[in-house]
Amino acid sequence: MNFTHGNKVVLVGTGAVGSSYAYALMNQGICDELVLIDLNEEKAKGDVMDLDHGIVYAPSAMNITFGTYADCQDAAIVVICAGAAQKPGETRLDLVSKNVKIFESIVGSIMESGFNGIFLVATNPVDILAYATWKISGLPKERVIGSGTVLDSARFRYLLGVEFDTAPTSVHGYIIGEHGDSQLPVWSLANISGTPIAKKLSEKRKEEISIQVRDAAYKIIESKGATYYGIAMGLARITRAILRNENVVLPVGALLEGENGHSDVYIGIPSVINRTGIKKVVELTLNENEQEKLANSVRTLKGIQAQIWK
Ligand code: 6V0
Repeated sequence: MNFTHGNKVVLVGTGAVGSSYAYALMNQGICDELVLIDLNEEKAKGDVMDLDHGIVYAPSAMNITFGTYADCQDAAIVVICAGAAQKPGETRLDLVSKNVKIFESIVGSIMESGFNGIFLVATNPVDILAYATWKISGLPKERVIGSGTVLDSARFRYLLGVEFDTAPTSVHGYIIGEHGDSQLPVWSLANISGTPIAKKLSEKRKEEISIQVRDAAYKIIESKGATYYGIAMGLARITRAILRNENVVLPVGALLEGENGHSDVYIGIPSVINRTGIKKVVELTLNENEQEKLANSVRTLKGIQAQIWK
């Protein structure tokens, strides 16, 4: 491996998502060193102090500091949660041009530090911003990871767990496609201990669950203004998979290069994650209906890409 070793994580953007992620990292003892960066320096400094006061009760030691982009130079992972958040009634895609501009500046500064690690992107619209990070950074595709449908898949597994009174960890299923309205549940592959779930649910119930997953963010934003704990746990899970070289399959945002017939798009898809980043995108066996829906999701994202990268 010819990239940065060690387990230093730099977090850019310590808002609701970023600070929840930092808290999750600390609670799970995932890394030894965490550096926080935010445009709002006072906020980041306050988070450093607050988190430092929890270290004594954490499972392992962790050095948490306030930093600058120069700190990315020897980071193993830079996680980006910075940017404008989704407002009530606003779709994730509305945010696009605002956040691409912010990313040109952030990713440019990170690369100037000499960073040679792995990017993990959570800012929305995450598929477009992962693609932007890959383009701007010039890093190989396996070292730019979007959070993709990691959260949507967790919502799906949670709901199916409730439906079948089974722990969500024992429910296997994926939401793939855009982290947004055109996403799709892969019903044909959803299972509990290898037993397919799809035939046990009516078409109506499946549709209700799909909608509940798709619209969960809107509901939570209406209730409390933002969603952050779920995505923070998903980001911590991806971070652990990278730093511990787990080779675990997680639904992340990956660049497709021919998988399932699509290319040149970052999209949520199960992928093998290890210390090299995205080791491999898992090629799913989809039924015709799912293939059509995935193609529609790709079209949606490519339509936006075409507007930005003319
Ligand atoms: P927030 O609480 O407003 O935090 C954003 C942070 O970014 C703030 O602290 C800002 O100061 C900081 N920031 C803005 N511009 C810059 C900059 N140029 N450089 C450094 N820092 C900057 O938002 P929140 O934390 O709620 O959400 C962050 C992002 O995550 C948004 O784009 C959300 O839409 C997105 N989410 C993504 C999810 C996913 O599944 N991928 C899930 C939930 C939210």
